Amino acid sequence: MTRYAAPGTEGALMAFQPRYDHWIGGAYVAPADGRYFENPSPVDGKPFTEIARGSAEDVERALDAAHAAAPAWGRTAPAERAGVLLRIADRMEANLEALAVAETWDNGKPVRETLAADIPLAIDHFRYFAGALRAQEGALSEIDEDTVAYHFHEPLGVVAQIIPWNFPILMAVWKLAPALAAGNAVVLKPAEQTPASVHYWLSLVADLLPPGVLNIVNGFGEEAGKPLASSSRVAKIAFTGETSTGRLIMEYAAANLKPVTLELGGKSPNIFFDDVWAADDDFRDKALEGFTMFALNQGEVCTCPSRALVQRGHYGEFMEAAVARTEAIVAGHPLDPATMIGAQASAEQLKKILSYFEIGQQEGAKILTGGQQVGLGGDLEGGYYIQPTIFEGDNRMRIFQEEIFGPVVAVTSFTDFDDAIRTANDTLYGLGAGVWTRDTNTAYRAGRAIQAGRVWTNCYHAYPAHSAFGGYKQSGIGRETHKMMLEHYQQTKNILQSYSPKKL
Ligand code: TXE
Repeated sequence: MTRYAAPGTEGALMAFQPRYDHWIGGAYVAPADGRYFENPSPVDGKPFTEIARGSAEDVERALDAAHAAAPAWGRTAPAERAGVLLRIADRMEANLEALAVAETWDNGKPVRETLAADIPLAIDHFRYFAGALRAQEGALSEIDEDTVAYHFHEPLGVVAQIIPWNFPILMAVWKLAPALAAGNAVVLKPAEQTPASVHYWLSLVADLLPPGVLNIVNGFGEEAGKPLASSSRVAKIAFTGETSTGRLIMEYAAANLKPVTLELGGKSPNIFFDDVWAADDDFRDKALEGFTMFALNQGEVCTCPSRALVQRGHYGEFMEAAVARTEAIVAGHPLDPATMIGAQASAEQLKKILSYFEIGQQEGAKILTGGQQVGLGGDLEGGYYIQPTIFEGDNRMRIFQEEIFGPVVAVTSFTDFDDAIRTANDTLYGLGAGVWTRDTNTAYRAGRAIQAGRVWTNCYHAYPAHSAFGGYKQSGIGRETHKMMLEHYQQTKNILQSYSPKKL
């Protein structure tokens, strides 16, 4: 068993198991066909645990367990389910550092992020949905003096959840918290690139959930994800991942007429109006920090501000400062708390990003900084590191239109408000956007005009619970991180009751 601690600290914080099977019905179960795959850490490129390779048969077993558990779980009182969610949050809080290290090791992101963002946000998410459930009310309609329509929220039953690798624990929690709160049993498939941290999380909280309420089938998209999303035994599918995979999920779901919520790709514009440069130093500094958010989480965020639109009046000065600020981003060991940019999550992702460096240059875009893979040497030699990269070009280029999912921003300038909005909306996607200005009127009008589900104004990359998150256009369907997600995991029962003494 390998143990992990941050460099320079004494003693191990957490340990992964050498092997993770599927978690089905409250116990680990070996894969039906006996196959496993190796899980490397992006930190050093070396395998550190092996994972059961799920198949349709494993999915069926998990669905059996979920169906056995769903009726009793769905009948528990809201206070009881909320209590379970609160206890999960407490357990996570008590193990925050260990969870942060596990997430960093499995995904490659810096521990300063997992400590300050991923895990605290996940904890708060459970608490938020515990509260949202307690506060949820049904509705009563007076049809006439003697007739009443009652509306109850009922769980869907058994739901499928398929998650990506960029925020493995947080993405699991975004989906699990509302689904469990609503009284559903779940079969969850983690991403094949990052299954281990989710299992480490499970090891801390498994005893808090009745067996079968949460089941985890590991494995690859076609082999495990497809049978799960295609099953007529799931009442809903929640998915986060690539837009093209989202289309497949909808096709699978359509065959059984199942509802889906999808959180897909993005190409989010970050708009800097001229007055940012004229503003006081603090605001200007905050805006420059907002610019560098394209490198946060190594750019592996669906809302990565991967297009920056900078107004012409101060373009030169702004970009000079933005390049300097980007070059100050500290690369290093992801477990070192000083590190600001860690490793890309997988070798495939690294390859994809490097290919866009070529594509951008072939299209005539200019690299203002970055553009290289980074060799950190020593123990980290095999890891997947890349420089934060700024391209200057034109919004028609592929690097402005296609999701790269790396620490890469494509920058262009704009003349006026209308030009900014036109360019911002010239994309297939509509997930996030940033607007930077001191003029609240401009900020409001831009916020309303941009076709995106989330517009950050004078901030970026904040994901608090109780603020709806989801996509316009081809960025998805549904809104997470808000109580409205509870209803995506519920169905409405209407009882239309007559109290009239009269005959029909
Ligand atoms: O995504 P996939 P990948 C984007 C990002 C990235 C690209 C490819 O641009 O470079 O997608 O990443 C499961 N049936 N995003 O290939 O394939 C898969 O096993 C059922 C944006 O990893 O969409 C994993 O669990 N499931 C994004 C999950 O889907 C299938 C986050 C995501 O994998 C499946 C991640 C299938 N046929 C990548 N095929 C975001 N919006 O945040 C795959 N899966």
